[in-house]
Amino acid sequence: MAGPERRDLGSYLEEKRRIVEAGLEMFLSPGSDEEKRLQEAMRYSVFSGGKRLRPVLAIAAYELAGGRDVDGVLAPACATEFVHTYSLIHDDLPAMDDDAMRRGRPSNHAAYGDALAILAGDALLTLAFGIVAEAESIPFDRRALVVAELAAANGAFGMVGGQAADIAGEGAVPSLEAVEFIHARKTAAPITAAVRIGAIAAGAPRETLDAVSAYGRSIGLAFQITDDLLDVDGTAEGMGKAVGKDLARGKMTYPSVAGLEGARARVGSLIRDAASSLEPFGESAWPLRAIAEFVRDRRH
Ligand code: GRG
Repeated sequence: MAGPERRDLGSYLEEKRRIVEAGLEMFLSPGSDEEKRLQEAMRYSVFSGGKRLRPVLAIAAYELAGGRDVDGVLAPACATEFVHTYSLIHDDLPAMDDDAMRRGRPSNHAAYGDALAILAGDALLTLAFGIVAEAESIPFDRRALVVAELAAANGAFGMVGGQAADIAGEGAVPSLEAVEFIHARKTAAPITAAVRIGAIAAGAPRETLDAVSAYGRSIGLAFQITDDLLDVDGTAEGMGKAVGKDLARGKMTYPSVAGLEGARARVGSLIRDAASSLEPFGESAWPLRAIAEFVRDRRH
């Protein structure tokens, strides 16, 4: 199967991130003077140095599924980043994780106040659905499927449900089952949705969707376990936010049930699973394979 030519991941990521940055800029067009402060709060968090993992995953899955013109995936890809940004803004609020710092600078509510931070998150979430619905370069049926995917992965049975379970589980005796329930919803569901959305935008057949879904579930869980590990062995400087918070809050984390070595071993096996899911695509899946290794080795 033909696919993007193999090169180093750094230059691949740089190229895709440039496309994503331009898309985010285009979709966040300035509003009127009355909305200036809200727009400013939205832009503050969208353009604050995120890795753009989810939109790059969407583009990589789109290309794997035969998508060529980036306009056919740009709105869905940017939608995943707008939803992600909203989740981070709300997660940092005093009523949630209560984080004063994000990506090395004051979190949204610390800069704009709680009310505007809530509204900036709300506006980014609704913007995500709007830009997909209006993406004229994507056939109607695919747009509807992408919207449904975004809604399912991020709602009560996805990210929001995972966040609710995470909060409810604080201080409870952790179990592997409970940790995997939370991680699968809070983190793996939106990451799985990112690759599914890319494949859907390309009109991928069922087998491709199944393969990228399995890949997404594996790297999504691995991503959250590395997040748990970095909260233990990462630095505040490297992470751009406080570390050691999970233990302090009695959070259910993978290291708390499997130990540090157990958690690291699980990440390794999940990344191998992710690579196996892509076997049918051979060399053309190299970007997704390389991104999985990036997730395994990440330090922030
Ligand atoms: C508030 C509805 C709601 C949900 C919150 C995403 C989330 C659920 C909470 C954020 C905190 C957290 C530890 C999430 C899990 C891992 C994660 C999503 C980390 C941040 O993602 P990165 O590393 O962030 O992709 P950047 O900064 O690169 O965009």
